[in-house]
Amino acid sequence: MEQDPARRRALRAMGALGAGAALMHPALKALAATTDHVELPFDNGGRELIAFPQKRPLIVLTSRPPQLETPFPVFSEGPITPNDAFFVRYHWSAVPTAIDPQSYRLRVGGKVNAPLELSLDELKRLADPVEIIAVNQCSGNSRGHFSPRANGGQLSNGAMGNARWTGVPLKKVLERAGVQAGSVQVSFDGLDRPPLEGGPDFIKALHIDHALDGEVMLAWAMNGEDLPMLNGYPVRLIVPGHYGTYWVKHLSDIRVLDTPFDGFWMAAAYRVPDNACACVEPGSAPTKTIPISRFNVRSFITNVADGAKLPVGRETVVRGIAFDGGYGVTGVAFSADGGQTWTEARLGKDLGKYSFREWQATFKPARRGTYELKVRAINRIGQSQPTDSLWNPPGYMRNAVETTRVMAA
Ligand SMILES: Nc1nc2c(c(=O)[nH]1)N[C@H]1C(S)=C(S)[C@@H](COP(=O)(O)O)O[C@H]1N2
Ligand SMILES: [Mo]
Repeated sequence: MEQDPARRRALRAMGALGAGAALMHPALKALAATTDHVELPFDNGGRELIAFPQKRPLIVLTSRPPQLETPFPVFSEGPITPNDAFFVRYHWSAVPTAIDPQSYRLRVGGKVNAPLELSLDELKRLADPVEIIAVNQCSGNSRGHFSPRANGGQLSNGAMGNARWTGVPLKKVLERAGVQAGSVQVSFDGLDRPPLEGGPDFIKALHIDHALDGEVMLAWAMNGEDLPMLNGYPVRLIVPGHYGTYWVKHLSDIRVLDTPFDGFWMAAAYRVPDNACACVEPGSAPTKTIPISRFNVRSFITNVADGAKLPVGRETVVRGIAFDGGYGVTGVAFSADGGQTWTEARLGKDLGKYSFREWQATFKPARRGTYELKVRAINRIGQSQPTDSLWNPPGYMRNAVETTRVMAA
């Protein structure tokens, strides 16, 4: 693996810059494009950055299947994650690379009165389009920061993104087909397939009430453009406030079911301990598990990187993002002394309860030396973030208060 300290420093420096405007400087843009290696802050954290189709260089976890992380400095550019920087996650290598929008069909079947086979144009005309700004986050986002190590792809904090999605409510589509009495779940399958040697097709399911809540959506556009191929072109499921595993891409088959779906990706994978913290004693196994569901509360500093140098005696504006599972972030607290004292950060514009919420706080180091910056969000129903990470075997749902160490000089 390439070890280039200068490039590594360059990427760090980008994260350490104070002002968003500075990040847009053309020279820095060029620098980002040529930076092809990053060192994530945990064991075996060396990663290449590679530009996949329709994407800028992203941090590669695996290339077959594509599993790409957003470089963290992107989150300081604004509350919306650009399409070409949005993370990518697949389970099987056989991912679609070209889909003909003319011959594409979405089938709706199972326990419905009138099965549908919709073209893309028919889907777009089925109801008035709706828009929602919502975070998509992988269950395993930040997994690499767990100690002891959790099983699975060692991701840093870039397996999340916030976008404006355009589509039609799933409810309208299901109403058109006519859901039969006694239905309990709806399953969702996409065009990617398991390997020929065998393996469970990636299929997910939602409770019927959830599927009909009017918020779950079939989206064809992301930030005003067609979905990038790697993010689910031509249509994907949007499940606001819920982990990315439910956001099925290249959606091809929707089935209404009168018995709970028991496929691998619901019955065996993406499950968390069945208790309030979704956690167990580190290193132990849970006795009972349930399917993962809503995001817990998280917050991040985005414009100051770990190891950054800040001017002593001068004010630095510290900025970041916060989000939760859809109750809405109501407060963000900032600490510059390792969590001993906290001040209330100023919240940015409210883009909706499922969106990243920007915040900012000021930090004026009075003396030279190191400081531990921390940030902690709280939501409308009083949920917040734990000081120490809550552990589970697959390393899901990490939301501990993170620490950014800086040097004032
Ligand atoms: N068809 C299909 N959809 C899928 C997946 C997949 O493997 N195949 N992975 C899911 C998981 S686990 C996540 S986290 C999100 C990631 O969405 P993104 O790749 O658009 O960022 O897609 C979900 N939808
Ligand atoms: Mo995921």
